[in-house]
Amino acid sequence: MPIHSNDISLSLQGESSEIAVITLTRPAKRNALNDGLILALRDIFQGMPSGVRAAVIHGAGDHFCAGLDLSELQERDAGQGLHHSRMWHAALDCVQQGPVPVVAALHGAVVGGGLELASACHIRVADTSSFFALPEGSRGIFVGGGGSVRIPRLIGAARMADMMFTGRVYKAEEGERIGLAQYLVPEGTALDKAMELATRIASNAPLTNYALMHALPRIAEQPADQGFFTEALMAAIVQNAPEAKERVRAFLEGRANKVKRD
Ligand code: 1HE
Repeated sequence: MPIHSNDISLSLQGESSEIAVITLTRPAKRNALNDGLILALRDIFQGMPSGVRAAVIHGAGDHFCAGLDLSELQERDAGQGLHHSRMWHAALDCVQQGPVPVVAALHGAVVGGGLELASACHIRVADTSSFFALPEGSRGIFVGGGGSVRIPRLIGAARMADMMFTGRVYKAEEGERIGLAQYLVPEGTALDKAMELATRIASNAPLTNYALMHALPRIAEQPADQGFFTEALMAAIVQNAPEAKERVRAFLEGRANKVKRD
């Protein structure tokens, strides 16, 4: 698949090329997200090769991502600003609502639009060098990449408002504690851990992963009565797949792994 930006790359890894590894390759600018990069990210997820079962996204150099490329932040009028933000929404929607679960491997700066990108992923692994911030407040702007929708769902609106009001920076350990990341790992190991998780995710039944990506977030937003009903519909569809029947049979016949304590 042709990628129309030198600032991002895609490589297929894993035993059957089932893991897409997406790398932000603009370390000299701390992987700041220019428009070309955002559009190329969208294109990668829209054109994901069909054998891919999970994706990992990470940043080259010392930082995951410094957010919006501030050098492109020209004098936009209101209409242009609206469309620019909607362009980010469309691209990050392709990450979150795309074909496969995405694991973000985080290190160094995860700030502004970088945190918005990370929050569009399904799992975040932070190494101990990671730090999280929303400097938009001090730059005189607002989040525009879906952050005000996704970040409060991770940490609550009060914590997000504090980050923007005061410039508060969460270090990796605190970030994991409040829910910005689900995994905290030693410095330099986030990508390895993300690959391990992606490999495990890729071995799930695709329909289960689909339900986790597309049904679970919707159910979580529904009133309980509707949520129970949607859950029942999704459960019926997922368990009906031949693969589900075979996996259950394998366990009952002693051919599948048990759940282990560690
Ligand atoms: C950049 C950017 C950028 C670095 N846009 N060029 N984001 C921010 O407000 C974060 C701004 N960046 C920083 O605070 C720091 O750069 C970092 C903490 C991320 C990294 O610090 P450091 O010391 O490793 O790097 P540096 O020396 O600050 O930057 C290296 C180069 O990258 C330098 O360019 P150079 O030509 O002088 O070498 C920087 O100018 C450049 N650079 N970050 C453009 N963000 C959809 S709305 C989203 C809204 C936002 O994301 S707002 C938050 C923007």
